[in-house]
Amino acid sequence: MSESRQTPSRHYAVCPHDCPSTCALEVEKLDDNTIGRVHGSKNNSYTASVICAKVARYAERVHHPDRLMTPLRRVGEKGIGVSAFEPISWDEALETIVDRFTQIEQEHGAEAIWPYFYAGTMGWCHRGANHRLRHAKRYSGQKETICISISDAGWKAGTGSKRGVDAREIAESDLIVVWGGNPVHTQINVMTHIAKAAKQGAKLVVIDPYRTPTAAKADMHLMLKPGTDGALACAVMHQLLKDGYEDADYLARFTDFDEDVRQHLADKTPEWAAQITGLSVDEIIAFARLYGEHKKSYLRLGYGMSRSRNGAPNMHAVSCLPAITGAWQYPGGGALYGQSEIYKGMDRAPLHGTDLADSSVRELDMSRIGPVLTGDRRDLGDGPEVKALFIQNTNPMAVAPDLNKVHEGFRREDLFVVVHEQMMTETAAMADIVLPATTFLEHDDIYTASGHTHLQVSKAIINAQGECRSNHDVVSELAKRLGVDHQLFEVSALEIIEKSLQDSNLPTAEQIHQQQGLDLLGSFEESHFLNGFGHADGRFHFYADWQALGDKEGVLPRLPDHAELIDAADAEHPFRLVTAPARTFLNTSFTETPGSVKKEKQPMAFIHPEDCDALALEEGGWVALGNSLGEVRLKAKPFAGVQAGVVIVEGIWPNHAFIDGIGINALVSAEPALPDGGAVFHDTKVWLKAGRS
Ligand SMILES: Nc1nc2c(c(=O)[nH]1)N[C@H]1C(S)=C(S)[C@@H](COP(=O)(O)OP(=O)(O)OC[C@H]3O[C@@H](n4cnc5c(=O)[nH]c(N)nc54)[C@H](O)[C@@H]3O)O[C@H]1N2
Ligand SMILES: Nc1nc2c(c(=O)[nH]1)N[C@H]1C(S)=C(S)[C@@H](COP(=O)(O)OP(=O)(O)OC[C@H]3O[C@@H](n4cnc5c(=O)[nH]c(N)nc54)[C@H](O)[C@@H]3O)O[C@H]1N2
Ligand code: SF4
Ligand SMILES: [Mo]
Repeated sequence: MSESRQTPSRHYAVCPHDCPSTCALEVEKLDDNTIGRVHGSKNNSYTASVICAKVARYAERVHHPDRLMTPLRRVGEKGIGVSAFEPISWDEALETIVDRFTQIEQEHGAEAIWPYFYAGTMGWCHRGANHRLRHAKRYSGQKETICISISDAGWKAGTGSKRGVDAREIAESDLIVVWGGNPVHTQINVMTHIAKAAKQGAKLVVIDPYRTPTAAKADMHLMLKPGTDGALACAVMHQLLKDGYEDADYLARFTDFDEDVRQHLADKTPEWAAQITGLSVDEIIAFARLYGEHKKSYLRLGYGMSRSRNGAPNMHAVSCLPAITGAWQYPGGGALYGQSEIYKGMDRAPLHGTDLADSSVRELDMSRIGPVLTGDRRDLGDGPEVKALFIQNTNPMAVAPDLNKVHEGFRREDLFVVVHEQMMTETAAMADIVLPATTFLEHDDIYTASGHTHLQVSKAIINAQGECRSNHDVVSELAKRLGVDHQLFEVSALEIIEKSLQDSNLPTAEQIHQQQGLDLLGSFEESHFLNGFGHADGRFHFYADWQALGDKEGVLPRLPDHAELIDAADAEHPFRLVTAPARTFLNTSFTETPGSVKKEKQPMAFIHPEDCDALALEEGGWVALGNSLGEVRLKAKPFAGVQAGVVIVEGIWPNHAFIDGIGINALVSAEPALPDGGAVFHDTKVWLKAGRS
């Protein structure tokens, strides 16, 4: 029955985590229930055998002693570290949910039930399970704003289409600019391709408020203040135009650049930007010249610069650079933010249950789960309060903004919460019913990628652990018991995937799996926008139409600029906080694995040594960070790789890792960013005090 433990077989799979790399994996299978090491596949030219350490150690997660194995019912009071649970059968768990959902629907209407999910798995079938259920039942919908809505708007304002130059072309670039991303932590494969270019003499520039491990590898690191990228980009454009580095022919043929744009940039001098960014005039000019001199320049744009109230205009301003120099025309030149439109030929209707959708059903903003659960009428309108949550693939008790409000909402006694999870997260701890979920090693799914262009199908390698069930299986069973009669809930995950592929005229799931992915990369002309940009006029837009993207009141600047919308430091809150990703966590996933916890140790605030002196803070001493939304306490770490007045906290640690039991997002506002919502994780003013232990 079981295979030999001596010679593990290797099986292709796809990393399901919310990471632009979507790596092709080779998983060692020890027996039908057990995996060994996980490796990067050499057959995928983007993965190129490399994966991150946390997934290489995936056995720690899938076989974690605390992995959820049976359905559970909470007994007694709820709270992190307070809730107690008893095992129940699947039948009992599902019947309890059906009874409560039916009762809530009868008393308050279907919209009082809110299926809440995100990208804990990026697989379209198990990620979309919530969509299928909510459409079928007309439960409240979810506006997906927590990660990409600000950056998408910023990128699309200029290019009109979310795709860009293939990352494998980086090998041909002579200058790579990693702007607002930290790939050493967040998508290691970018570094593989940069290393190839570096061997040919390419230079690396990193633009980030702190000296990340990526910045530490750079030839030039511009350590700007958070939320000031628009100013830097404008000054770079100013200097490029002043020094004659623009490609006038390209600008005329491919963009809407005109004399007014030139005039507008004329006073965006390096001196002006130096004031705003905290960089020196020399640094700004040196970067502009480097960029101007290298036409095969590749911008790898991260999300970091977008997680601010002015994030969309910042992203747009930065995306204007290759249009000025015409870098788009050259191999290894141009920019990449994300590749999702490469996959537009894939019909996702079966995966989303679109046929069942009713557009009159309300959508609630997921980033505002705190205000929503505490009854904010700006969110609820005249609809019902949320009385039940059905949660898959996300951990809002830690990851969502305005965390004190989120906790207050989850504590409501009249809120019925179901959490389908792999681990006893802090969100699961607040549930009435907890359901155990399979991992990607135990179910089948289909994956697109943001950092590359392969469509991949992954299949189960080991048996479902304990009584774990997949998202699709749980949602299908629930839908049937709730009286829904639809084909989508009668078939397997693989059958839904096949239907989607068939409707898209793509090869079968089996074929795609067999060949370990289908590369959908378009032609050079296509990926470099030489056939035209995504707007109706085919041009790159220096003039951003923010109104069309949702900025109804026209607050955002039409032309690239520094928009003064950020939560600027003031006398009472002299510091700006950036809550950046930790290397061996992925959001809160892996905060439970021993290998990751050992590496990350504990939450720490990186503070400039001068600020530490002024506040009498010592290495390892406690520091309190606070603002009108809350207060958190953690260890201080004097750190010279950041401007004075800026504080960096890496990782979304569990609340219980902080002394007061509330995590870093207690300080982050849930105010939606323009033009169409989004969470502003790196845009927070705070005060600092030496704290007690
Ligand atoms: N190890 C690890 N990998 C991850 C994740 C993780 O938590 N850990 N998260 C995953 C997810 S969900 C996502 S969306 C991606 C995110 O991947 P990235 O795009 O790399 O991450 P960001 O959170 O956007 O932050 C990246 C960098 O932006 C910087 N930054 C913050 N504010 C500004 C600013 O105003 N301007 C500039 N120029 N830079 C700024 C931060 O200091 C940080 O170093 O990574 C994914 N991969
Ligand atoms: N302070 C701060 N906060 C942030 C960010 C930041 O940079 N700073 N980044 C934000 C960003 S970009 C994002 S995308 C969000 C992400 O936040 P989340 O989407 O909440 O990501 P995770 O914390 O990784 O939680 C995903 C959960 O899904 C579960 N899961 C995985 N696969 C499956 C499955 O197949 N079925 C089920 N039922 N569950 C599964 C995992 O066990 C895990 O607990 O966090 C945001 N929060
Ligand atoms: S780098 Fe990203 S996609 Fe690759 S294995 Fe690690 S988490 Fe998964
Ligand atoms: Mo994200």
